Amino acid sequence: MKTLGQFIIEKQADFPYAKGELSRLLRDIGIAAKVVNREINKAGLTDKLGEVGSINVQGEAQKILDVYANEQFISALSSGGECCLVASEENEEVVLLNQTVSKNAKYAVAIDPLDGSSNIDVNVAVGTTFSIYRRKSKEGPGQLEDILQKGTEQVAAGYIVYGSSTMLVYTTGKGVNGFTLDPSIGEFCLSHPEIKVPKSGIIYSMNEGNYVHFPEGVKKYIKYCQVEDDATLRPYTSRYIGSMVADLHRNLIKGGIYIYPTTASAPHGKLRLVYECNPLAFIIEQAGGRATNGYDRILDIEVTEIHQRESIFIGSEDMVLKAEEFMAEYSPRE
Ligand code: P6P
Repeated sequence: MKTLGQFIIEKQADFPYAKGELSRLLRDIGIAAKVVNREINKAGLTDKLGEVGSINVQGEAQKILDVYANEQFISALSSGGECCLVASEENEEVVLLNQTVSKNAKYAVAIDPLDGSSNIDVNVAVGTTFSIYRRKSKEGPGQLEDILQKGTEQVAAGYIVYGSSTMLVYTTGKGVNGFTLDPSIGEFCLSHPEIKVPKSGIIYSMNEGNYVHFPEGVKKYIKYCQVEDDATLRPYTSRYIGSMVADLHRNLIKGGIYIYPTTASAPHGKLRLVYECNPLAFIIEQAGGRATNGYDRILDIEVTEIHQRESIFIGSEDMVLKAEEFMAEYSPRE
């Protein structure tokens, strides 16, 4: 059994110019994930369920575990010294990390510390997403330009899914590997080497409660999924967890498509480009899948704000291409 730490060191040779900083950064994220996992697993017993009573920058009620997870990841990144700044879903502005420790830091990190946290109180899977960029500023405190980079500039990205088991899945641009937390030894161990997403699938994920506000192309795609056609294994199955990381992970393993299009309440889409769409798009592309906003590749989209939102169509290549065909025909861009 190979631990995450052993695997990271082993793969360090993939980066001849790296001197271990990225390896240490990934290790820091793994450590924070284990701490957050421990609290999630006993939240009901430690009075960590429920809301803080404050509203985050997204206008969403902050859960106690949202704040806790944010603190743990920022603390781990700060003490690790390899990261100069963090852009987090939970913080309106970028968080500049401890300058004494990270004055020579080479990387900047974007993170959604606890995605889908509304599921926490009902014991349903939640996740963490992260993106790692090489800083653009030369030295000293991190700058906004360090994190406002296109998804194609990611050095590494991944997620942790706190589900029936806890898994950390990441890529450094050389494939996707999954590690399952073994609580008996407190280590993430390689369990899913070189993950490849099936080219097609029979699962579609979206919140159909928003149907009336969906673009016509999405409505037509949903009807396509529901038509009986043995040759193409339709009707497909609808699965929607309400945690994008969990929906993405299931589709990564089994094949499928996740769509969060524009809706009346989310005219630019709901998901955030920097710390949700981009890391998951990097993962899915590295696994052989596809991620667009219905028209353009997610990783190519210009990044102008930390919390900018984007529509997302992500998963098995053939399913995303089919959904894009309906968008082109019924919801062509003005
Ligand atoms: P809705 C969680 O808040 C999230 O960002 C994703 O993880 C999830 O897929 C989506 O929003 C759920 O949004 O509008 O369907 O409740």
